[in-house]
Order: sequence, then structure tokens, then C-alpha cells
Amino acid sequence: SHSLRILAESLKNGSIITQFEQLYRRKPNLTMNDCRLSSNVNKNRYRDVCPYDATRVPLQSATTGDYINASFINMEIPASGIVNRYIACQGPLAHTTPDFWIMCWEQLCTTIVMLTTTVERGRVKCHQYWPRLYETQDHGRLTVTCLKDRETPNCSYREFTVKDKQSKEERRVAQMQYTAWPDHGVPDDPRHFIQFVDEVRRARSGCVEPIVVHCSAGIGRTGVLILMETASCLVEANEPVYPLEIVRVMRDQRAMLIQTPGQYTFVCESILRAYSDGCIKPLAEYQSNPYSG
Ligand code: PTR
Ligand code: PTR
Repeated sequence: SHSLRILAESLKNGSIITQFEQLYRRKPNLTMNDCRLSSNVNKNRYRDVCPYDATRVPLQSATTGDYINASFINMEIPASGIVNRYIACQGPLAHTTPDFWIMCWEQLCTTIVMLTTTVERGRVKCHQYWPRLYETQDHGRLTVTCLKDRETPNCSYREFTVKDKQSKEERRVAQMQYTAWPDHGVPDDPRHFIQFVDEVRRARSGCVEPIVVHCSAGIGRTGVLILMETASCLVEANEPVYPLEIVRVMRDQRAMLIQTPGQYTFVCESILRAYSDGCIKPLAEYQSNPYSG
């Protein structure tokens, strides 16, 4: 397609990086006040990574206030009438873990995509917010039990039941963790990443609720995944793909998504590669389920 030829050209001549570096990291005139309230500052993992007030996910029934470092991101695929909904958030801290589960519960999320490991190069990147296989954890009003835990060289797939102690209602939540991706870097192998994004798409298919996506700060790797899924959907719908425009729309909903020119280049290359390898196919062609086996 025409837009992909432009993309290939700007990758070749290097203009893609200049364009990316010129894009605003944060949309002017959108406030970020709630994240800086004294009752909320210690709920942020990083002092310089905050949600906009307008798109943050307000908690409705947490006992600790309504703030969590998380943003709604809606990505529209106009021709197919699809809106892919996300909640992009930071990796939970120990003391924000109950808030994280409350958020998943209130927003009816059934899929959590995790793009970091809990510890990288000796530094904690994310609290281990889920229980071990067959164990149960108490998180305020909710209890979380791990029913399945399957590891592959690049990923872990887990399934939980989350139960509301008050109403006794129980729901299933699946977690897909990509484990081969250091922060500020790119995945070890683009083919594995393309495959992982396919699995995310299958997990969400037929589901209107947002999927939760997080890494450590919830901006770099989280942004890469959202851009890649959006581009895949556009290619399938035969619509033009202008990655910089997509990043702008993303950053209007959560600042700083996609951290480095290297990450941006990586997604652009992955888009072209997935397209030329014929990896991007209509959803109907997908058959296997990542949770089986
Ligand atoms: N890295 C500094 C920090 O973490 O506080 C820089 C910073 C400061 C970033 C303020 C953003 C800030 O937001 P605002 O533009 O609303 O002051
Ligand atoms: N102030 C931190 C830093 O620059 O290292 C914030 C930060 C941390 C930003 C991790 C991005 C990070 O990557 P990711 O969003 O992929 O977890």
C-alpha cells in the first residue's frame, strides 16, 4: 500500500527518527494535577510519569481514594468500526496492588498484558502482584487465585480467578507476560513479538472491555504494543498506516508513550515485516488458542 511504501522509504533514509523526535511527548494544555496531590504522589512508581487528569482511570470503590497511575486509551480503526480499548498503567507497587485489582474489577477487564519482568538488572521494575500457582492472595475486597501458569522461552501465560468477598461474584482474568524485553530497549526477536501481538489480538477478540497493558512505567513498552496492534488492525482493514499519527493520538491520551527512537524504529520495521511476511491476517484465520497446550 502507499502508506507502507512511504514508511519503508523513511526508514531507509532515516527521516523516521527525526520525525519521531519532533513529536510532542506530552499534549500541550492537558493538566496532570491529580497525580501530584500529596495523597497521591506515593502511588506513582516514577515521579516523572503521570496520567492526564482527563483520561486517568478513576477508582470507584477503593478505600484509599480514587487515584491510580493508569490511563484509558482508545484506538479507533475507522473502516472496520472497531475501537480497541486499553488501560495503560504502571507496574503495580506493593501498596497499589489492591487498587490495581479493584481497577481491573471495576472496568471489567479480563486480560492483562505485562511487558516487563519483576526485576531487571537487579532493580525492581514491578511488584509481583499475583499469587503463585494454586495460591490465593487477599487484596482488600478481592481475592485472587492462580489456576494456571505456563512458561515458554519468551512468555508466561497465567489464569486467575478474582472473587469479590462481598458479593461472592467470581471472574476469570488471563495474564500474558512477555519476558524478553528490557526497558528502554526492544524485544530480542521481532518475530516473537509479532506473534505475541497476534496472541493479544486473539485474547481480546469479541471483547469490548479494555485490556490492561503495563510495563514498569507504563509508557515505553506499553506504547510499542499499542502502536503495533493498532497498525496491524489498520493493515488488515486496508487503511493507510501513518505510525507518527498513531503515536500522536496515543500521546493525547497518555503522555510519553514509546520512549526511544529505537523502540519506534523497531515497531515500524515490525509493521513492514509482518505485512510482507503475511503475518497480519484477518482474525477469522486465527485458530489456536494461546492458553491451550
Ligand atoms: N523529572 C522531573 C520530575 O520527575 O518531577 C521533571 C518533571 C517535572 C516532569 C514536572 C514533568 C513535570 O510536570 P509539569 O510540567 O506539570 O510540571
Ligand atoms: N524516570 C524513569 C526512567 O527514565 O528511567 C521512568 C521510566 C522507567 C520510563 C521505565 C520508562 C520506562 O520504561 P517502560 O515504560 O517501558 O517501563
